[in-house]
Amino acid sequence: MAYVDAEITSQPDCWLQAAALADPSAEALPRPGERVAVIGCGTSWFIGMAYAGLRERAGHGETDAFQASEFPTGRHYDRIIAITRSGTTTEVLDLLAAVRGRTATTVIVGDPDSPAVGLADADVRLPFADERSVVQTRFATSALALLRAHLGENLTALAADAEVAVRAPLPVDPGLIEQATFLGRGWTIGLAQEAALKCREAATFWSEAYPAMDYRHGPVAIAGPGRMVWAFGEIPDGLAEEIACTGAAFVHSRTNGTHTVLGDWAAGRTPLDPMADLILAQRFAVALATSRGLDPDAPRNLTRSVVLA
Ligand code: F1P
Repeated sequence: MAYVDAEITSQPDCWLQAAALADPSAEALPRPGERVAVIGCGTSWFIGMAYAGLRERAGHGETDAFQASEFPTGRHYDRIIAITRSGTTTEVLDLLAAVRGRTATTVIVGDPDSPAVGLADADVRLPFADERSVVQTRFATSALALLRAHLGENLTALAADAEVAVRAPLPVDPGLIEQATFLGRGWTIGLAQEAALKCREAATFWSEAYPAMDYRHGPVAIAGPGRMVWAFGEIPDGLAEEIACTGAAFVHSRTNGTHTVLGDWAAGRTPLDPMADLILAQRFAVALATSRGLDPDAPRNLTRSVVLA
């Protein structure tokens, strides 16, 4: 079994462990009303996007997410939250060093002995969620679990959904699909981006991600037989029917008034929380890699973190 399989399966437990840190870490995490920027690279950036959407929706204050390399240094933020599993990613370290003494910073980190810890004003350590795999799964979702718990969400139901997602049959046979597009709205746009990145990283597979409303403005041209569209959370009225007309497989774990989709596997179940749905997408990406004869633990051209000279 690939390391990544074991890491994916451990997510329900990791999420509960992360949630238990929300209270003790309250001083390090954003307070209601603060203007916050979340920064990271790759997966960590997409998790920042998801948190930003959730925090604003919860009424806790303006929250933006940036790739660490593109942080707009001219803007004022009360706090910067850096998300980094390795704590060694160059762009993240550079930004933490650049804002030191000017803006309060907190790093959410997998490796507590990494340089990011020394550069940030505060830290929340998730060593139990660190991973052997290059391709991130459980660290990223555990960081989001921590942040959701800090927003006041009860993670018990979410962890139960995760237990379903680590075991449920995959909604689509990866061997039958030549392309995947992931869609989201609001906070789930970050999850859609992350799902598409998993397919590229683990399986070198053609995958894209869009806000669901914007998908009709061009990208829908890609949909067709042998291709898949997978939506996280709520979707716009009529979109499922439009995708059905293209002949693409449509995956959606929500009931949306007129239609219930995701095949038979979820029939009769309450829809999964989109973060649990992401687990299914992670598993889909790993299954894609295996079906293409690739080792998901040895992804092409990737390293655990990007450390620039
Ligand atoms: C960020 C990251 C990973 C990606 C790749 C390179 O790492 O972009 O998301 O999978 O391995 O690094 P980190 O800053 O969270 O350690």
